[in-house]
Amino acid sequence: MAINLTKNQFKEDFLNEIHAAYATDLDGTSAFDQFTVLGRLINHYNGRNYAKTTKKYFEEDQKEVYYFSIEFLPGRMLKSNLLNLGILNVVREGITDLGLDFGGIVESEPDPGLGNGGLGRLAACFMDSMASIGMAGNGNGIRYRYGLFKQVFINGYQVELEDDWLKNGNVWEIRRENKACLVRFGGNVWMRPTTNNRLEAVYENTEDVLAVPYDTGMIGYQNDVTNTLRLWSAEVPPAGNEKYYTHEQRDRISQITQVLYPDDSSMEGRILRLRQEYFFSSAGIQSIIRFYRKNHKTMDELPKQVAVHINDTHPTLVIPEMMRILMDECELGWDQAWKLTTECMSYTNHTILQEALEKWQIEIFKELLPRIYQIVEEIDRRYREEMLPKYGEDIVNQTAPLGDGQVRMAYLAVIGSHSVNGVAPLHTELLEKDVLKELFYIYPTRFNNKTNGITDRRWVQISNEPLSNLIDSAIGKEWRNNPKQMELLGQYSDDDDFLEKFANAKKNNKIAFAKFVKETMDIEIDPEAIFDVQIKRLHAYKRQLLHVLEIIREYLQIKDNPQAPFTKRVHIFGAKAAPSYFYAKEIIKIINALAELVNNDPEINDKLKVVFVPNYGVSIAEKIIPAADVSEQTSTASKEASGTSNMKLMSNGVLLLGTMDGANIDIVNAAGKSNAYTFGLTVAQVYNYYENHSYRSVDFYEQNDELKRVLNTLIDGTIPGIKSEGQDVYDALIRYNDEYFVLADYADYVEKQKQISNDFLNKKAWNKRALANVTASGEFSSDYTIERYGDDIWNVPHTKELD
Ligand code: CR1
Repeated sequence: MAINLTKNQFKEDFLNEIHAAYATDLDGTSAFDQFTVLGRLINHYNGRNYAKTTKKYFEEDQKEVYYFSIEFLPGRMLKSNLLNLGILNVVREGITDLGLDFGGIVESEPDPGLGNGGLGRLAACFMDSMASIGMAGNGNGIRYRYGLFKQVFINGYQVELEDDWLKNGNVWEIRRENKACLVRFGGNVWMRPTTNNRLEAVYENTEDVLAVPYDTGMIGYQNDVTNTLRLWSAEVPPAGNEKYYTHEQRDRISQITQVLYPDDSSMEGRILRLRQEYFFSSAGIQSIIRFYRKNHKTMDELPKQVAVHINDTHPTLVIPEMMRILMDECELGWDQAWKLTTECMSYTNHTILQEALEKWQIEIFKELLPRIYQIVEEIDRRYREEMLPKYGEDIVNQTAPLGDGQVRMAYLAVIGSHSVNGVAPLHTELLEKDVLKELFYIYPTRFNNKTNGITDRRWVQISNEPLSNLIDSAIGKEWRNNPKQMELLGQYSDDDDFLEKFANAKKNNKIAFAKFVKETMDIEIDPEAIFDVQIKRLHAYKRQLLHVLEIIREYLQIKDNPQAPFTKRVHIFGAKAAPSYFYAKEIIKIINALAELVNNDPEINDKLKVVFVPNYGVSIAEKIIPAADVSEQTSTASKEASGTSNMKLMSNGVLLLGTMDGANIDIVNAAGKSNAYTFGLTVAQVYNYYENHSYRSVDFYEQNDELKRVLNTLIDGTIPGIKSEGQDVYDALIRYNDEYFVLADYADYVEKQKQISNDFLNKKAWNKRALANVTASGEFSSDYTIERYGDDIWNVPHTKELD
């Protein structure tokens, strides 16, 4: 139900709250103050519902999901909370009546950068969906004092500034110090026999850290449900007798939740990362068990009440941590503890890239987490004992939790869970056939697919109001509850009048984005041009390089023949590179150098523009996506587990230009092949190259004069300002044989880009195809994804009926 609130009531409440919070009249407040006051009001309006939801779950003894993730990227919450409470319009009108700037207030909210990319954003979409379909679902993660770095470009280079997102406080969070718990690191542990014939763990010289939870309400879509995202902060435990903490010790402790590890692939800060992982895994499991015990005398019902989800390997230590608590604190024996634990646990794998499959050196692990290590050793011992006779030494050595002097987190996660899923059909297939094939052989029934999804509430309803209003007027509002209803738009696919309005909505979004680009970057872009968008982390496998080569090709084409017709293009990028990922940063520099060249060459005459929007994140995505025409999804086939920007762009009527990889495949199938552009090697061809070692990038270079010319611009001074960067990329592609097959896919990719330039000129046909994408996008709503997790993995019900 939407909250019952009139505009006048709201205005009165708002002015009262301004006084209460700031002891001044409206004119003495900043946009941020006004935002804070709106936040406080929302908390007032929703507080009772929030309390009611929590109480209901408890009293009805509902099974609850706990989604453990080291990243959450919720984005700004003001508008989404207003939307979900059903008071967005009332509040916006009230604020405008008061002479305030609603847009400015929205923009003053810091965007919590508590994640790197798709994995963290997926977790946030899932939180929104769990609340919105009425599923008892909690998030469990880390309250990083600083978010992912703020990206600025200086002289075209990425520079990382700190993201001090909490400096003005956070109106959405509730600190619950009374729910804090202790997490132990280091020291020694030994097992002491007790009088009742058990072994008891005795800890000495441990470093104890206080984990304090901060809860944020996750408000469901107009259904009176508010779930909890619980983020843990590391603090120094209260000083007591004989407890004294030096500065150094205090620093070490607060460091644990100081900053998000700004990387999802490299080797840095490893020990700190492990501390972070155990910290939030342990605190979360402790609080789950404490809560469970309020209502239950024995532990037997645990899997009936609790589903713990391991989002990628980072929270895998929930497995040994639950074992520890069940055995050491609840006094269960191994077998029973193991049964309960595995029945509670499920795991999602998000990547097949080897470097992202976490492994910890045993020496480090053991020293930091001695009791947890003992338990992992025992899991390993029992696994080997059970599997050796059935599967033989090779397979067992390859798959055991301990091997090569390391703790292998993905294997531990599979062995300790009842379900393992990939995030798109192709990805799941590759897990089964390749990355985890031995474990699939041992546990075939554990593996399943759950294709990712996105929440249309944020990615259409909030960020694309022109389109949303148009959809309402055509098919009514039910699609807002049930995104598959967007199918009904199919009836308009030949309706000229509707297509015109549809095109207008896009045009307005492009104008708004052009204004933003002008204001923030001082670049003039033409809303009539093709907005060709690539927004995602910068990584070699995602192949932003293909897009770079296309821009160079277009540049040369215009230079060769300035008078020839050319379909105007704006190439739009958003991407952060991991600070230690040198190659990715070189590509950023090259894109910026190209932008400098192309945007300022009078001969190019505005036919071509390159816009690299700095500090890409949720809020920037909300501006770019509604304005896009082309969605670049160019990963090497097999490498992108799913992708989710592809889905967001699809719902906004953007045509995909992509490889047959990840969820691109499913998007193309849903939208229809003729409504997308696909290119490049198939997975089979890629694997074939691997198996036969037959790829020679230099052959592609030698056999394609255009490609040769394009690549040479990287090193011949055509692009001013790049020296080592151009050379390094050139070398990677030619001398070092192009690890991601950029050159193999170049010709086909360029061919499709040329088609796009042609097809775009036929406005009506283009709009029709764009609409076909919106029409078919409903199935990629995370509401359905979450429903499938609930039904197949967690066995947790939800209240809302979905199509
Ligand atoms: C994958 O690369 C996927 C998201 C969410 C990423 C991307 O294809 O859409 O996960 N994986 O499932 C990742 O971040 C560390 O791994």
